[in-house]
Amino acid sequence: MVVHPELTSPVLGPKEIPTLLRKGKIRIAVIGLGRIGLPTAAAFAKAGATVVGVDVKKEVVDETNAGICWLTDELGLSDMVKEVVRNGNLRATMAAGDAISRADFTIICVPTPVFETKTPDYSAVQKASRTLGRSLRRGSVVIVESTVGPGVVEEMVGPILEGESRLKVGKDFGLVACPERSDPGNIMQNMRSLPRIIGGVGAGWTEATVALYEAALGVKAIRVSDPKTANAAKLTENLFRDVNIALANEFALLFEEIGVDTIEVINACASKYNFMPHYPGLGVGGPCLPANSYYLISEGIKTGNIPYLIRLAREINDRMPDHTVELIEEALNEAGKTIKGSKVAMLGVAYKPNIRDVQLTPVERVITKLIEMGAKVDVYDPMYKGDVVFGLRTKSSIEAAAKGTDCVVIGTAHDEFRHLNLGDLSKLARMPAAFVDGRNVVSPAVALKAGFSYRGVGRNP
Ligand code: SAJ
Repeated sequence: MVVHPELTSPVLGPKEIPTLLRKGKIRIAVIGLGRIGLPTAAAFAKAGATVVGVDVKKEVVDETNAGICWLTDELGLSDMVKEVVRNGNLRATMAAGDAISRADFTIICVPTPVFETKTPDYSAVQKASRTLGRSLRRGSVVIVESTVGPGVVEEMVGPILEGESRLKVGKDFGLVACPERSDPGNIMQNMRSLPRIIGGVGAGWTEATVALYEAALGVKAIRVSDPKTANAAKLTENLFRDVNIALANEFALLFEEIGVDTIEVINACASKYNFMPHYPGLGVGGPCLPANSYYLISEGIKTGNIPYLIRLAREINDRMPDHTVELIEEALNEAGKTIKGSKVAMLGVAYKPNIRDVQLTPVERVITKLIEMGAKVDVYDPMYKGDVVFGLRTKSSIEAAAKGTDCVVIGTAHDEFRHLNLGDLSKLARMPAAFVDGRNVVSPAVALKAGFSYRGVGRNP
């Protein structure tokens, strides 16, 4: 039996990584070519690495190899994918084995949603770890960018890799967490500007990963004690946001009752150095915030330390779509109408501005409830023109959606809606009509001046 001497770091030393990268001598495999994986693969290929992207979707693999970027709403990404596929630095495959067995670094970028039961679904991470373990090369480093609960890398990924590879974490290969932090819609900019939090099992493996990210992406690395700490930091920054949005939503529910404009309040408070403004709205969507809390809540349940505030914040944010439907009912009543029998024009379905993504979008709940209550809903979203979304064929323009409508609702704060001409809209709508702003992109005064009965989340003029 061959007994390999223990390794404390990858075959590639941290010092030589920048040079090897420039010389195209670093091989990287990226598992998952989604909204994080594809930009990550492209950025490392752009920096000179030889990158193989692995994905289970044939169309994503074929499009990527044709230099076509399936992600159309990430600035700069399409050109970069075209360039690195053309120069041969990036190729995609469904066959993971070969890519992984040659890689110096393998990066896991697969999704981590939650089940209906609000418990973490790490099945994609487990599957990727099994695939990886079967072809893992001694002396290489496994990097987990997927968002997972603290301890999942050490206690789930590590044992799977060891079981499949018969190699030892920290002795034969490196295991490092470097959670993605990029803001969907600004991913290429963030990837090249935001420091990366890196925590690994064993200093040598961690240092090599630090050297790789600093050299390839030109960002600073923040070293933390271990993968558990890096993952705790990732969740902390996302849950900090979710809880602060919930606080803004709670203020909104209260201030509506006492006739105070929550947006005016938050903008005034933002003049103080230690106030970070978060804004109320019709809800919190996306693959991250509505899910991430449950990674910590499930850890809390295991340890008997329930994170009440985090859980309550989820409940408050999850209530906002129904509250928005209440505002629509109020505004329609003020216009002498009810939801039942009314036409409603929903402007925006994406979970946040200027991206083509409806994952866990709160707008879906609003649309479903309106239809259940007997309304006819017309949808317009600049990122989904003419598509079928939630069973509805979207309109080709704002005007087409607003024609003959009884209520205009802002579902997403796309830039296009910041220049709405409410005078023109009132000529298209079946006045008296309502205007409900779920994202506070229009000033109440303008909506009222145009003759609409107006409601906004946190604004009740
Ligand atoms: N939202 C509000 N009020 C606010 C801010 C946002 O209601 O003041 C809503 C948005 O409309 C959206 C949801 O919250 O529906 C999430 O918005 P987001 O801007 O947080 O977007 P995500 O989920 O795409 O990105 C977050 C970011 N996390 C942080 O900013 C801490 C991003 O940097 C992460 O990389 C991403 O999660 C992730 O992948 O974890």
